[in-house]
Amino acid sequence: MKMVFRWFGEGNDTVTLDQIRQIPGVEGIVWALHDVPAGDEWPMDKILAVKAAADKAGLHLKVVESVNIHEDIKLGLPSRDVYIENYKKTIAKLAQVGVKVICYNFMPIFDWLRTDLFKEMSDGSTALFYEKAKIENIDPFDLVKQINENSKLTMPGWEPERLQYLTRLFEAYQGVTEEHLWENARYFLNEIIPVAAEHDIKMAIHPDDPPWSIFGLPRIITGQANIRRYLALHNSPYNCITLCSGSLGANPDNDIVSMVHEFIDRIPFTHIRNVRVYENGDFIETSHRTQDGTVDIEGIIQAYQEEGFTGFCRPDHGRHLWGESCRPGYGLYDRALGIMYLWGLWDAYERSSRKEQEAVLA
Ligand code: DNO
Ligand code: MN
Repeated sequence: MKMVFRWFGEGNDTVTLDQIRQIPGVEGIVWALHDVPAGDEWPMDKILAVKAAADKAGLHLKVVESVNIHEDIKLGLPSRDVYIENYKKTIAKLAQVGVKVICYNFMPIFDWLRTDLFKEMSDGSTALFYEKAKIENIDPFDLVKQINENSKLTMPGWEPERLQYLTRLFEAYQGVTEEHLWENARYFLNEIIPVAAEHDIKMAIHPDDPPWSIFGLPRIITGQANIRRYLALHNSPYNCITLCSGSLGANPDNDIVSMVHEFIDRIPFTHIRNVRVYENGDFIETSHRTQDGTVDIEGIIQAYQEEGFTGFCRPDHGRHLWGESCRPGYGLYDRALGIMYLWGLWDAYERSSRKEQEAVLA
């Protein structure tokens, strides 16, 4: 397992590369050009600027998250071909700086969705929270406005300029069903995967977060059967998944340990974090520790260890601790603590399996 850490770029993140390099076992950053609109080709000079900064800190940039997909691709509009061509050019450029994995998602209009970015916890920390009843009753416009007012930095997927397009986007998705989304994903994969293979870059889709339909919009990357279907849409070792335990774990029916075992050959990148799901369907993002939430983080690490996982791993969101003022979910402290928990489990499982092997040989 190779540990990496998400970094939003110079001037766009409260965490610095000098801090990241001091977290034990972190070898690279998970990055993107967050100021390039979805659908545009990424400019080489900006890519090289990130490379220079990462090189200086001794961190690699093999994992990109995300090269976002233009809505016209998800909608299957004729204009998609222009954006797909741009995507291919971006893949070729990223290969030049050593990128090996591109994470992306196929969620209509919204990326991850929460109702509170700084929900107060009993210990004084704050965390990302999803209140089911609120989502079911709120106007999406009001939610986007609230999110932007509460967030200190603009978050990917929630850019204020998107607000003006929201009405048009909702209209465009009228009548777009899950089956349309599957068809449009297949078209995208058939175009992109051969190019990714040529450049030895794995395309790793991120699950939908939360893994169910919101505001009547279709969502398809929601559980084990659907991931199986997605990987079979274009059957190639380059058509992969970013297995995110927190996103999938918001639905307690999802058995993530079983997914690790089934999809291991198609998981070049994993996000590991915990959530606590309540009986009414609300969920809160907790510390990474198994006992603090409802996701079996111990079992997940054990499964990766048993499978000899050699891909990239990052802690996902964290709580906001010790008065840290940061991008929601992306502070330094809780993610660094999360990494040490993941390493602790990994090292312990590895040691015990080594001892078992030695005992067999003795
Ligand atoms: C949620 C996060 C997401 C993710 C994007 C990937 O679990 O990891 O924000 O970064 O959806 O495209
Ligand atoms: Mn994730």
